Amino acid sequence: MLVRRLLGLASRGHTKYTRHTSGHAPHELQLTAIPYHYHEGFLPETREQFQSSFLIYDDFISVEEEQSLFNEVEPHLKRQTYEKDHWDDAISNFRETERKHWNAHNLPVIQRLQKFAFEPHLKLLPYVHVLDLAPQGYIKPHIDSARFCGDIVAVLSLLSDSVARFVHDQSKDQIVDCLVRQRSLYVMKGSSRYDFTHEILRSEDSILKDPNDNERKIDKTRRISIVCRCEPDVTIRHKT
Ligand SMILES: O=C(O)CCC(=O)C(=O)O
Repeated sequence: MLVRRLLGLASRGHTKYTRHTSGHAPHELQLTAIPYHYHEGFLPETREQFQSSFLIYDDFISVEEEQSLFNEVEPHLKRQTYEKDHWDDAISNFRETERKHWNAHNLPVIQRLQKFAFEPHLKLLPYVHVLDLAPQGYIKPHIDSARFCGDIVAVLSLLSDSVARFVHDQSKDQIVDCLVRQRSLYVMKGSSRYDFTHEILRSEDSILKDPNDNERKIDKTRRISIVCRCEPDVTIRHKT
């Protein structure tokens, strides 16, 4: 139900790729390797647009912060069994919950994330969405509905690395795969948010190519994502 409401599930280089190591607010951002693989067919002129709209910050949280977030959400998640196939076929093998209030350890982390990722004029949705993918779980391609979710989606990844795939909605041969590391934060806005579908690949498909075409297998295990969203802009006409 949550997934349906929050995602809406309507549809069927160089950017600021940064790394910071402290697990604290990334005031000092360092550039690191860009874990993107652009498939053949991705137009060079679209790259800049994509990369400035999809930002990943490795080690946004520390190991201790990850553990503490896990400890808070796990009791709520483990009461449920994994749903194999969602009725609208958006996600496979998942369970979910949402949180409005966080404990005293985790609240500063969530607030740090929100302050970092969202411009001050945006109104945050009060509930943070917590999505738990089983080891064999994956998220199918979709664009979050503009009816239920505003311009920015910010996602913390716990427990596992994964590969996010983006496919241009109007030009399906424009595909880019991105490594989403455990404890990273990604911020999706602008073109990556509206022009591309996004998905989290199943473990067996999680293969990233480097610029020399060497393949690297990413073992996606159980993964929990903590997804913060802002309110939709009611003044725009919705496609989804
Ligand atoms: O867990 C993720 O990284 C993605 C979640 C998602 O697809 C979404 O919030 O629209």
